Amino acid sequence: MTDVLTFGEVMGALRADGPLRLGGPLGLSVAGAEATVAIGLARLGHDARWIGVTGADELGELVRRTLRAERVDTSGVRIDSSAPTGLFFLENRLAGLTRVAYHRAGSAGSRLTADDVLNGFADGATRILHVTGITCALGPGPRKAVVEAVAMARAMGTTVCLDVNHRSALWSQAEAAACLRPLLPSVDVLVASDEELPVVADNPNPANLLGYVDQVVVKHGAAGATVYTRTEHTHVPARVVTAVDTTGAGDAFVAGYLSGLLDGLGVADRLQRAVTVAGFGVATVGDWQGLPTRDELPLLDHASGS
Ligand code: CKP
Ligand code: MG
Repeated sequence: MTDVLTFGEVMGALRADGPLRLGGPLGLSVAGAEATVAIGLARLGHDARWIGVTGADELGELVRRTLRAERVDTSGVRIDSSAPTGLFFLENRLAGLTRVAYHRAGSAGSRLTADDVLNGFADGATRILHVTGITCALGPGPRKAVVEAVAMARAMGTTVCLDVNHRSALWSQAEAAACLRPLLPSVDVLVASDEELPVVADNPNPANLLGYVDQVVVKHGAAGATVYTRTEHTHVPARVVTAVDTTGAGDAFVAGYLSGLLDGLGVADRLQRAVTVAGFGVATVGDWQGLPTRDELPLLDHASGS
């Protein structure tokens, strides 16, 4: 049994401490929104599977090696020797503010197909499917993979989580809306930031989306998050931490939320776990490197004195 199946693109991540245009040393790691969710879940003890395509290059080796080392199931990962693994740069411009530049057009990751993902489903039961708007924005193949995976999950009774994860560098809001809105009737858990809500709804009131989905999870950044269900609206504040790097915080949040869902926690408790895992993400450098194991979850209580 796989707890969470997810798929998308993982790229090499080159991080500069200051403005990129000044040159200087770069630190190499890997990152990709869906894989960060998988790593976050694996650290919390869940069985997470990530499917994607990497190049037959050293960066691809790094991607697969990193995910394996984090105990993420990579058995469905495909290697495409005709395209490179994607790459992106991160530059810390101001404390807590990171700018990102992609070099991912034509990457191996963007060659993901529906078959890559559906074969993963065929391997056994899956409790939750997690998809994001980023994968849809990579091109027609990945978009079809999302549409077909969501349909298959629906048919199999697998819970579907969609994180809007809008990337204006990859596609317009209108393109994202045209792709994501038709998926909503097949989505159980919808995750969006306040800024991303207009992608999926004309009316800014998230409760209106409950006609389609069971849970609308709205992230308010430093102001916390709110979950809307048909019976309750639950808000929790963000954890008080010194923000070092907010990139990946949304994915850390999703890992915590889905972990709570898998553990059968009530809305308030799973939201609390979501903001706690996000707090670790924000307080440490890197998208996934600082995410907590289950034993480490209480550490933030001591750190923030709450
Ligand atoms: O929404 P988040 O800040 O949690 O997502 C960050 C990730 O996958 C980052 O790792 C980058 O690789 C990406 O989103 C992306 O494709 O933008
Ligand atoms: Mg996000």
